[in-house]
Amino acid sequence: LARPVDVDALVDGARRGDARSVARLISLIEDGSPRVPEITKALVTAAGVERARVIGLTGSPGVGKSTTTSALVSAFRARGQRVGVLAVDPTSPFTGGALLGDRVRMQDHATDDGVFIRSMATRGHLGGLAWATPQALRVLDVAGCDVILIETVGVGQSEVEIAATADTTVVLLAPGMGDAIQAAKAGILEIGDVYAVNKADRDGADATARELRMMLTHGQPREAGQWRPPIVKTVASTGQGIEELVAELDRHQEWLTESGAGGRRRVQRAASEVEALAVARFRAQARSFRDDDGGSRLETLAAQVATGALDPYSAADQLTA
Ligand SMILES: Nc1nc2c(ncn2[C@@H]2O[C@H](COP(=O)(O)OP(=O)(O)O)[C@@H](O)[C@H]2O)c(=O)[nH]1
Ligand SMILES: [Mg+2]
Repeated sequence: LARPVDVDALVDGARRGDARSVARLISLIEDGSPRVPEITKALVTAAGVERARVIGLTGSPGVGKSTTTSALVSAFRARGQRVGVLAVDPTSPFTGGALLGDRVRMQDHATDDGVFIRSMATRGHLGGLAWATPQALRVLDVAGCDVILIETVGVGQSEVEIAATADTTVVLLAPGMGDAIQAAKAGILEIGDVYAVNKADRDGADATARELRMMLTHGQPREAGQWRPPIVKTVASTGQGIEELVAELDRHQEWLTESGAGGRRRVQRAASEVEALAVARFRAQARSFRDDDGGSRLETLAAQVATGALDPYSAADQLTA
């Protein structure tokens, strides 16, 4: 039997920074609870304007996203900032205590009450991240996070979604394996605000950075005032280059503010969120229409389209009439 949910108490708890309330709210969101609209309303009322700075990290499995995330948590904590971490992995969600790649350091963070770490499974639904992530971000925002880091594996849809969700997107690459070319093919060279060539302790980091620089300058004609994505070489496992990475993240944050691009990104983010919710609602509605005999209107029309008795445009007209 499901525990009764007291939304106001949970949101109050989150506002006080209570880790269990934060975890429970994110679980409800992740599970697609029917209370999600109510939770979202309460969160927006509690938080007002989104305040936390959202940084997305994406790249192939094993490239060092979790290790980099952990190093960034340390860097932001050293400034006294509250940090939230959302690890979104559609293939292998983290469980329990073993959260991120660099276990020892992440466990240090796990006992730090200025850090909220949470993994989210997208339950294999395409677009799962799209609707759950904004709500999870709101929970962390209400909990007083200054910075939220989202780690997601680059496996198709998710990295594009993360770019739509984050203020700053970091794309990670590693030397060798023609990773820059792979990245170009995967389309992730269009989404990075900052590039990190991680594992720079290995051979080929300079070559990968050069290759990447060429692809970035070839692909995009740049105008004055536009952001030119920098490339930083890092060794996340030792912390080398992390200071520079943080400096570039800060520079991007300043650019977002000064150019007005940050505000536009947030409006765009809100627009896609509203659109996704409206489309989902309409799809459910379209499937719920009934014939006079109680049968599915959509199925009746579909049967006619399938036999050629009706064309699909007319069927859509009839369905929406
Ligand atoms: N040599 C080297 N290994 C690293 C570096 N960064 C991470 N690793 C290791 O690479 C492996 C994968 O790292 P992880 O952060 O889990 O990658 P993720 O799958 O992208 O999250 C781990 O064993 C890390 O310790 C680095 O800069 N240099
Ligand atoms: Mg990882």
